[in-house]
Amino acid sequence: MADTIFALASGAGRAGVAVVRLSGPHAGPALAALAGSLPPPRTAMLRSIRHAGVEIDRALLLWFPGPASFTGEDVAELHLHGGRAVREALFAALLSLGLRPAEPGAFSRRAVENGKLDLTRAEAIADLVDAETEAQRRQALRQHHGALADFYEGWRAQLITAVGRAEAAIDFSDDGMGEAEFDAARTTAIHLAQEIQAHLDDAGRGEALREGVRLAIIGPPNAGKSSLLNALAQRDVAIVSDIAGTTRDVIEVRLDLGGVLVIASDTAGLRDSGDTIEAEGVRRALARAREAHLILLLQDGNAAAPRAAIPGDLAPDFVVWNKSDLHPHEGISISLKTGDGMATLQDLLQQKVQQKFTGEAPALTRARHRVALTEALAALDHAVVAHEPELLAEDLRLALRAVGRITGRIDVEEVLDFVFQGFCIGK
Ligand SMILES: Nc1nc2c(ncn2[C@@H]2O[C@H](COP(=O)(O)OP(=O)(O)OP(=O)(O)O)[C@@H](O)[C@H]2O)c(=O)[nH]1
Ligand SMILES: [Mg+2]
Repeated sequence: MADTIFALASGAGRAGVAVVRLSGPHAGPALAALAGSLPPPRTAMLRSIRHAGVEIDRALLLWFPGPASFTGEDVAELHLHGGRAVREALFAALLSLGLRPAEPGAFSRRAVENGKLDLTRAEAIADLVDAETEAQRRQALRQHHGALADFYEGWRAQLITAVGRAEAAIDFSDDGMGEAEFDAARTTAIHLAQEIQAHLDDAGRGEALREGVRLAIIGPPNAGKSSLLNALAQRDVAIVSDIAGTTRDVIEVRLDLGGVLVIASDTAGLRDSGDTIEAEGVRRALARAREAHLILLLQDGNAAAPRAAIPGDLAPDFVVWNKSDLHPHEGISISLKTGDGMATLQDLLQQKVQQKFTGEAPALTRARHRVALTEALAALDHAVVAHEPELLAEDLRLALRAVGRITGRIDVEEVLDFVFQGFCIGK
């Protein structure tokens, strides 16, 4: 990597301190030119930063000569006063010294290319920066410590052995000694196919934690769905009225439920409507329920109130009866008017979310990993029915390549662009 890049590593806008990071072969000369000389490695030093005879700022400097640095290259950090003009003056100086602004994810990408991080750890950095809740933070940190990398590398190691055995089976096939090797390779394929299937079936646990657990609130018109959303959000997000059919669009709020990010959606009341707009609202409500992790069906406790017709493929995780101030009901009964029962409902929601989506076991956290594992599984399903060692070896190799793509052990270049385009600049 011949060029040297720079970027603001801290947030944009006014701040007490702004951190600017440089990486590449000219990081050292650039830092020395600005500060007069290089500070000792990994030791903070307060220096005056000057360019073209003008003082830009007094800044704290850190110098990390490669390869013992985040990217593996020579890296420098300048901790400046966090003002716009200070940053602009430094950027102008860096440009005139021949450095160039970094693209999104460039620092992490270089770290992967230089073997400092595998792809799952690099993705965990992005997740840590984006984490809004405790559960997201914990999952991202576990992944950054290598929990996922170790897990997938374990499968990769088994596949490497299995490929070796299948190849041995080919070599020995003429003298009839390959059978044991063939069987061993096939047994690994069967075993791994089961494990990968179970991991894929894991209720989208890791992805749900990372992206938010989707909770759909559905029910007949006027049951109090919008009132419930407002109560959960503790603010007035959705319009509440006694006119049946008030809500038409799906209204979404992000909640922190016991440390888990939950994306709750209020939807149009379910009924047959001749009104085209309301009918579209009902269509959207059902679509939202179908893609939800959890469905809450809210009913009016009044026995005379209409009941929603729920399509057979939708199974509510909770049935909640509202308006207990007027019509108390068996089961989970609440009043959004008085707040009665809401604490219990919140506890139930929280328990369900914890039980279904949190846990220490490694979980699949990204669609990219899912795609690779689905591909690996297809290859393994093929492998287990192979009769020829050549075909078995080929299918195992396909599975190996797919699993390797998750951590970036093979086909690295091909997957790098895809991974790092989602990063922000300076990471
Ligand atoms: N008495 C009583 N009234 C309630 C309660 N919860 C909601 N309401 C009233 O019921 C009416 C409907 O409430 P909404 O929250 O708009 O109901 P919705 O399910 O969103 O209705 P649509 O958007 O039309 O499907 C409003 O007049 C609310 O004030 C409750 O617990 N007790
Ligand atoms: Mg509503």
